[in-house]
Amino acid sequence: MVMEGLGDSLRSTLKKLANAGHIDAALIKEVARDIQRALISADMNVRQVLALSKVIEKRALEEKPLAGMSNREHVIQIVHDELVKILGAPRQIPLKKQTIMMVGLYGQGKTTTTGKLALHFKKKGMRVAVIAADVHRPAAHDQLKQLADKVQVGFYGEKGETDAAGIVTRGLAELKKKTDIVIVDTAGRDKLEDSLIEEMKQIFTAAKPDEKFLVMDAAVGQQAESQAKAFHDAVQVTGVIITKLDGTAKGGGALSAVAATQAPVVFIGTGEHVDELEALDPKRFIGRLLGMGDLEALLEKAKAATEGTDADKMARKMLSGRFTLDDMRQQMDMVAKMGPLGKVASMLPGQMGQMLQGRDMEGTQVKMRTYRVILDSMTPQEREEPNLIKAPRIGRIARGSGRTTNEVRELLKYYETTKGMMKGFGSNRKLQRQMMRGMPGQRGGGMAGGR
Ligand SMILES: Nc1nc2c(ncn2[C@@H]2O[C@H](COP(=O)(O)OP(=O)(O)O)[C@@H](O)[C@H]2O)c(=O)[nH]1
Ligand SMILES: [Mg+2]
Repeated sequence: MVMEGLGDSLRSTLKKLANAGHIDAALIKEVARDIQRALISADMNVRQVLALSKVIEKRALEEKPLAGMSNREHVIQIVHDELVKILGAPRQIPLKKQTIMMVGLYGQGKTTTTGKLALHFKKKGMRVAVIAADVHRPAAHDQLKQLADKVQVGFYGEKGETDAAGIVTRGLAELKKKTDIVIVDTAGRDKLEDSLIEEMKQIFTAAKPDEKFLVMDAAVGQQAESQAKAFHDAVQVTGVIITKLDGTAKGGGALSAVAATQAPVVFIGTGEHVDELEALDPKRFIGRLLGMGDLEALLEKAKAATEGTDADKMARKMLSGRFTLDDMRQQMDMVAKMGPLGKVASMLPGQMGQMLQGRDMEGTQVKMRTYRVILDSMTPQEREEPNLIKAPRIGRIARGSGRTTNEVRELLKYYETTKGMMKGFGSNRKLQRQMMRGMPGQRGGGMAGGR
């Protein structure tokens, strides 16, 4: 698992959230603080962490959950969203004729990743070649040559030459005609030095690269941000590649680098072998980190609440004009499953939605709970045949449910109104069709039997 430490602490924070009885401002603050701690101890830049946790806290406190989502799911989703944002909008590197320049400090994985990228593009059917423009380490030329041979792509290098930009110019001239993608591997330094930045600028001018990839070891610490900025100023980084995510690295520094360049993470390296490179899908990556591979499923919940046999049966009932108190109870359960009523109303099509919108939804929700209790105090027969319910029974039901007789009468009145509405609905084909289309998660043809 990549970024194990960070993942562990983020997951335990989310677990705390998931197990909490009640989500309130204090808990949200605590969660935001936990996330701060997790990211800072993973070496993410402190200023960035503070900004991030502030956004998470603000959104969690101010935004209302979407339909079908509980408060806790909503907060988890916000944490997920904001972390995904750091990784940048997903970006696929186009399969076109282009030059790619690799930059980064010594030992970050530039040369290895150059080989991996070459293989990646070759597998996609591109003609690929690499240029060895690291003139600082004697072995660099041979290292890249071996990699190129291994993955069987073109290679250009001039062993012993010390002018990197010259190599690039001549290499491109030779390779351009017979190659789609040329990847230029460059030298690093132990640390950020003026001579390195100068050399990058020269290579940049010679190569006129389309893509400039900053290669960063996941283990890079707090200095990641300044490094990333320096490279970004020199060559305008278009993508970040985080390597060695298979190790025990904390990874936060790499996240800082990404935030600093505003360039998305495009690939991650997950091992020493040439095929251990993954195109990065920020959502999936963060989902994995937070241990919620099924987040997507969570988000589908609103839809699912209306799907399946219950909704089908209900729809058919509604259209047949037969509508009992049991049906009403079921309907109320269904709506309750979908979440806050205001949102549900806004999802309903046409007249149905308009009718509900603008009403006092909080009040309605409270009412619904009261009705539920009253309905539970009725006998099954009463719910099946509501016209049985006259004065003596009303008294009994009220006592049984701990509500007043007025409330029981109110429920019966509500039932009659709803029934009337359902009947009207049943004879209105246009509304029916509208409803079928608009019902969230309603499968096409699910109501065919009602016609
Ligand atoms: N485990 C692991 N090792 C990697 C990865 N990428 C590179 N390395 C190793 O990191 C070391 C330095 O890589 P190299 O490509 O020479 O770095 P450069 O100096 O930036 O060109 C080598 O031993 C590589 O095998 C990776 O994704 N995972
Ligand atoms: Mg190298």
